[in-house]
Amino acid sequence: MAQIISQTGFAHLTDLPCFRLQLGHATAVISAYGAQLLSYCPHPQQEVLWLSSEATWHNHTAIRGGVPVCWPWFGPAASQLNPDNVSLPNHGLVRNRLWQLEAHQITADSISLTLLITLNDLPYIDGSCELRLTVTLTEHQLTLRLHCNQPMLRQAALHSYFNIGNIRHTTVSRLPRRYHDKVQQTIVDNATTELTIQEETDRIYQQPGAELLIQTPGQHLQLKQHGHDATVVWNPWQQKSRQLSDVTDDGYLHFVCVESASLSLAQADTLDLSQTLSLERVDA
Ligand code: TA6
Repeated sequence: MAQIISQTGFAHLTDLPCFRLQLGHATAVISAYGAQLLSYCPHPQQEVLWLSSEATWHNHTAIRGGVPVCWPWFGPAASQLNPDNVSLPNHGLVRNRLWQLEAHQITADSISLTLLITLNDLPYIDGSCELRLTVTLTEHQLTLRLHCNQPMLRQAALHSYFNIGNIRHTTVSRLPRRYHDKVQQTIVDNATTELTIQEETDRIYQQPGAELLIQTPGQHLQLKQHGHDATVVWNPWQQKSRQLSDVTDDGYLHFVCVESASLSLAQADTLDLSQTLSLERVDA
């Protein structure tokens, strides 16, 4: 069975406008608010993404979990993108706005859906700009593609929160050795290409490869990325988790963010950033 259903509500977010994609055993749910993928299950009950039980979307709040779309800046807006130095939200302007359904397609072996947002209030650009997010579900993988044809100065990220059971038993591998440690404010040359998180972690890896692996006992998630110039790995750990009103005190144990990003502000450019997820079960 292959279908796309428009539905109101997902999990505890009972009034959220969403689309549910189903292809055979695989399902995905994407919110029109933020064009945020909230769920990807290659098989029933096998949730790849983490969504905070405390997430909310009212009062212009960005939803904590799934795959938030960060655009046209990542983190706080850089001065080139905020010439008047006004107060702007973290991670851009599209996480907390409604997107429109632009197109959908069902073929024998895939379903895809494109959401569109048009902005005419970018603080550093005159006129309007269109950004699209296409989600494509096949039986064995899901691809998110964030694209914009207009060359412009911008950053972007697919800020994926992965459901990992227990952070202490999770490894992210195939990372570059060098990274910018945002917690310690230093550049680090690591001895390994593997990371097991044991403390607050906020790292920017420049020029990572096209394929990463997130391993937990019993399963391997392959993450392929394209159009990126950085990968960000984030976990707030205990103390920061407690400071986040939309994460429970032990919430940090259950997710890791591994984000495909395009962060360079060296020149105006179009955008074609994607992340493809495929889950492999591993015999214990
Ligand atoms: O991607 C990591 C990061 O930039 C962290 O520095 C952390 O603040 C996180 O994103 C979450 O940001 P948010 O605005 O969603 O609270």
